[in-house]
Amino acid sequence: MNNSPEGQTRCGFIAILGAPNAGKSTLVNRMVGAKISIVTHKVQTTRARIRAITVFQQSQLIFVDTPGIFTPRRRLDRAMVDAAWGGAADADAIVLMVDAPLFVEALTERPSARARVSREDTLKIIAGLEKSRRKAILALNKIDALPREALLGLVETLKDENRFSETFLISAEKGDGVEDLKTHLAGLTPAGPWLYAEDQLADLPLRMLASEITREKLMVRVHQELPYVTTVETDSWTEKKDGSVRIEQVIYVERDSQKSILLGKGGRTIKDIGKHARIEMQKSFDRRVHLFLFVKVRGKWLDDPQRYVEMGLDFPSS
Ligand SMILES: Nc1nc2c(ncn2[C@@H]2O[C@H](COP(=O)(O)OP(=O)(O)OP(=O)(O)O)[C@@H](O)[C@H]2O)c(=O)[nH]1
Ligand SMILES: [Mg+2]
Repeated sequence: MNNSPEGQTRCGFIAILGAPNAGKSTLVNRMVGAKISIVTHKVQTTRARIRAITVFQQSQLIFVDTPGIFTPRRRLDRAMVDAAWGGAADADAIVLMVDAPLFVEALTERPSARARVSREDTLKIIAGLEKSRRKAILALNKIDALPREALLGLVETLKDENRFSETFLISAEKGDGVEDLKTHLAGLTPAGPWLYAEDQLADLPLRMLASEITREKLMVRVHQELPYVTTVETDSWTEKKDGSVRIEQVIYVERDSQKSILLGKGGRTIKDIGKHARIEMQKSFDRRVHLFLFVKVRGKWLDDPQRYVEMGLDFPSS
């Protein structure tokens, strides 16, 4: 299928890499002007490769949002990090995003553990790029939260890294610098037909998008108590005659105690998560949603290959 208009068109894949919480999903959403990828203040929000698509001038830009790259410990971590590097391997361009305020903090005398880890993760990605001989575009993000002098110092520090073809100072959240970056990326895409329809915003089944929306609300609500032990799957999606949709989802946890936390007193926590998820789904899908959430205890879901398939991840052998 060729979706391209008349004339010379361009089309390319742009992978967004970076340490967890750098702002990758925020940038991807802003680039396409819609919320495709979930965003939280927590690290390790994005789990799989998510494609968000936009047309800019004559170029179709296919952004590949990836999970943050960090030192993997569990099997799920490994699957996420593999997915991130996999996204980069096939891309026409790579953007390395850095949380600039955290990086600057890491260079001070007494950085927080968070800042140190984030910088180490970033340096590891730079080393990985070097190994695969790929150049990246450096995007120093969150400049809205950093004084200009500090920023210029950081640019100086990172300039010596010979891996960057270009450096952009941006605020994915506020929008500063994003248009310049987009223009640059559009110029890098190779000539060729568009791969998606002009108005397509994402390459992600609606069921998966629905699962992600619930996972976002869940992460925000119970993350303190349930760090990374849940996954959400959409079990059924039924279109009703009145135009509404009935969505049933299962939230997997590993233990009974986690289930109790998720349900909350009198089911209040899960109800709250469901309400926020439903409101966002109605906005995203532009129709009424009846959402039903079920919690299932499944010990070791983190070692169950089927759960990875549902998340869109490859199952690492160890
Ligand atoms: N101040 C500021 N905050 C930002 C900016 N961009 C993103 N954030 C915040 O940073 C946090 C992480 O954003 P995400 O977009 O989820 O980051 P990510 O890199 O996709 O994170 P993972 O998926 O966990 O790897 C959120 O709280 C965002 O609101 C920015 O330009 N300025
Ligand atoms: Mg993300």
